[in-house]
Amino acid sequence: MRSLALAAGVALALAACAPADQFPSEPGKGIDVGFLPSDRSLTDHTGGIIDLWNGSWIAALAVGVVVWGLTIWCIVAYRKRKNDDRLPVQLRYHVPLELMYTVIPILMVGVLFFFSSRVQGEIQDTSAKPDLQVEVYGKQWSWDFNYLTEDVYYSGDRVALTGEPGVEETLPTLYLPVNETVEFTLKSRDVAHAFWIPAFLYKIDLLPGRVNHYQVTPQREGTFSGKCAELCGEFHSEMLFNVKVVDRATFDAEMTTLRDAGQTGRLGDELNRQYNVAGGNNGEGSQN
Ligand SMILES: [Cu+2]
Repeated sequence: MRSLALAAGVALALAACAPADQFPSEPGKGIDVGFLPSDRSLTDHTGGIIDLWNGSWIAALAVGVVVWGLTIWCIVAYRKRKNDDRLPVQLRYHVPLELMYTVIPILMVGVLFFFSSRVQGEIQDTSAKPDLQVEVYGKQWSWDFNYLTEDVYYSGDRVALTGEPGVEETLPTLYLPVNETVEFTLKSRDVAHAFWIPAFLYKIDLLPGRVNHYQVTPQREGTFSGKCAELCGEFHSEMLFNVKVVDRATFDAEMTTLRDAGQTGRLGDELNRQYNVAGGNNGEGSQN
């Protein structure tokens, strides 16, 4: 009873970790979407990711049932009986058996790999022309957003999480127009970070010396949480941002605000940490 009460308490406490707007879900659709904290149509990719998730756990459960069944069957059928002190038959170098438990796991990994790589390929397919190009720089411990198509930029500062109410509204904010395809170009100014909007069900690394891309079309307005998902130093836990998916007019107004503040152009590689070392490049590889 005590451990049950403890488990219930932990579940309750963890449930409080996810504010409703961070993990939006369609009311009453929790089971339909496979317990994932999002809905199928939040972006053009969430449906495919939810299907991959559902397929994976159903397959894992099926494998689990077979393995548990065989385990229990062995325990029961080959248990030690009274007055029987003989050793059981000792089996080794049973080639068909060894082949079976080599080939079947390889097949299972192959199937998981096939479906994962198909979904990932769709997400990282950047062959379509995006409506908006946003270049994202991760930096210890905040974010720069260059709205390339709009020729304006936003530069974030780390926000200390003091626990005071309202502090999350002062986080760096990325604006995206609803129903328009955005292509993210993802870079790092210093160490490895990862760009993660949990509600979009996808994260991707920002690595020094490498450029990553991905396209997504947000299909519902709202405010979502974003965070760095790669331990990147002392204040990694405060490397947060907000994502506001808004209508075109609100987006344009926000771009005008940035433009009026003089934030035109982009903040490029010249702000990367290596360029601040005397002589420019410190010889540990180029970030271009
Ligand atoms: Cu980071």
